[in-house]
Amino acid sequence: MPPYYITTPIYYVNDQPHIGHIYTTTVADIIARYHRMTGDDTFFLTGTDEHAAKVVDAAAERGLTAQEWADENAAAFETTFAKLDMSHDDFIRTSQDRHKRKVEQYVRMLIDSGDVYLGEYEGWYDAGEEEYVPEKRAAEHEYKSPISGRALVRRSEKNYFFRLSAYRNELLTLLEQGGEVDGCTFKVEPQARRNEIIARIKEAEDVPISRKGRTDWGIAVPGDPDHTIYVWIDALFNYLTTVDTDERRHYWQGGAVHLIAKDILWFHAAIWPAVLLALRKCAGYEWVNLPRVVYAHSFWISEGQKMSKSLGNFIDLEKIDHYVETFGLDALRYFLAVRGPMGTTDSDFSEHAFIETYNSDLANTFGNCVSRVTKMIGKYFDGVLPRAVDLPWPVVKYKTYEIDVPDEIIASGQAEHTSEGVMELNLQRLTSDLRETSSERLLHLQLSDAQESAMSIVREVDGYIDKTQPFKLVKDETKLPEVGTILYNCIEALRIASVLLWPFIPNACEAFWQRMGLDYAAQMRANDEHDNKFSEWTRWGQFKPGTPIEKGASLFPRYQPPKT
Ligand code: ME8
Repeated sequence: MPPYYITTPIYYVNDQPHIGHIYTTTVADIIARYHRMTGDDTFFLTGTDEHAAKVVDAAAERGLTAQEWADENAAAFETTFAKLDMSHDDFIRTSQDRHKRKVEQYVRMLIDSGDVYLGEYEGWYDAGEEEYVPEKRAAEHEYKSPISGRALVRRSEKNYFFRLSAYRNELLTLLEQGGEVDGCTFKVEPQARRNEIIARIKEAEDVPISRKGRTDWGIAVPGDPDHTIYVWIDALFNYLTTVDTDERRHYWQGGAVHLIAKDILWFHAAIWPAVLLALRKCAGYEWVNLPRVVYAHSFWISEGQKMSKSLGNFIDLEKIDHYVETFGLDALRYFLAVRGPMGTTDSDFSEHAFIETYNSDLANTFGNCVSRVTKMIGKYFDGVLPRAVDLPWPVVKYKTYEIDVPDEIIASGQAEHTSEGVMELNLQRLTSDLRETSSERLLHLQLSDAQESAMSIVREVDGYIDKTQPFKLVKDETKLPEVGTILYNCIEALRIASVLLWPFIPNACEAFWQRMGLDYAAQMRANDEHDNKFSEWTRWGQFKPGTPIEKGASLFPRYQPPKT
């Protein structure tokens, strides 16, 4: 049971949760659920980033203390994630003592080792983002904030600096050559983001990690309370502070998977690994490893435009509630996973796309196929799962996949060459191939492709029914064993598809399992031994003939938009 540690960014408490936060957390949740099912000892972390100076201002405007304001908004994130059934193992808040104490300790260690030093900094400051913008980037953006477009201010101050320049070459070697350097592997994905970060690291200078000024909000530089640790460094440390305990340290050693969006790539793919390399040199922290992957996805836009409060097209909590109430939580998760901006292209969150995805995949494919098969078992076999017998496989003209059909399958007559390629109708073999592809893709964070392979099993079942026509065969009583075999194969393929789809649409899959008399949900909860349930459950032939099969209501009723 190797450890698997996955994180989301910790979100600013100044904003209410919106679709962007929910997206990254859902992606992490899907991947965490998959790893738990495969038996990996999984730890999934999310939380809130609280020490930004703007929290103090926003609180003051409301007559609250910063802590009160942060408490209120952190609670909004926690409640939202609970409502959306996120399976995180911890929720870290940077205002918690467990975090602050460790950050002080790390910064002290880095001051002692010489990687953090006091210097003078002059540069272009982006007040909204609380960060300095390097000269070249500032010039490119006409000395306006690359994020908000507001004018940058020239500022000079005495700061503590992190010696990023000392780690430039090591980072470049790791990123350009890949593989292992001094026990650390480290990847930035997708490829285009890796190239972008390599170019930026080549010009990397030392970075200020404190701002001058005593504050009650934030963490003071140890030994120098006139400086406050810059909110960015404070926040990045959350990934380590949460697991730097005797019980959890092993998660870190497996190499964290940091999921983020492209807006915060620089901090995660340059500064953070360099800080970790620096910590590794400190006594007692030699175990600190680099993340195994920093994955920076792209952005959701809304109805074709950048989301903005002024345009009123923000997918906020109210809209999210509406989608969940109308279509169900699984539908939201599914849409985010299938149409989301993993990769380097932004995705459009539109109602039209949502309904289209829901109807075509969930209602017409998964929901419909489950109804179709269980209905036939109900009608022809009194709701009791029939037995599969050995049958000569019918050879039919059938849809192809990009998979090799082994010679023996063709020789056995279960497939044949046609003008459209190799056609086959061996549901067992197709299911097992698609299962391999789906899990391989999920391991590589290719969510929508993984789901597509899983959903292809369901499409295969539909195609298999269309071609074998059990509803016609059943009219001839001597064909009943054949009909039973066809339906057994269908339900078995659907069972395996449901295991693959569970991380995406857990509620529907659990409802399906319940109707089929399968106690997978309970087994998963009780899996303290971290057994690989996934490989056990995705093996063909587990359904016991004689099992009562319940039909039940449609898992995903087709959505008809109200007429206006
Ligand atoms: O940056 N599309 O917090 P934040 C997709 N506190 N994802 C989006 C998105 C969109 N339109 N908008 C936001 C911070 N996100 C820091 C992070 S981590 C040590 C500190 C998601 O509240 C995405 O994951 O601004 C992005 O990286 C994150 O929210 C930014 O959240």
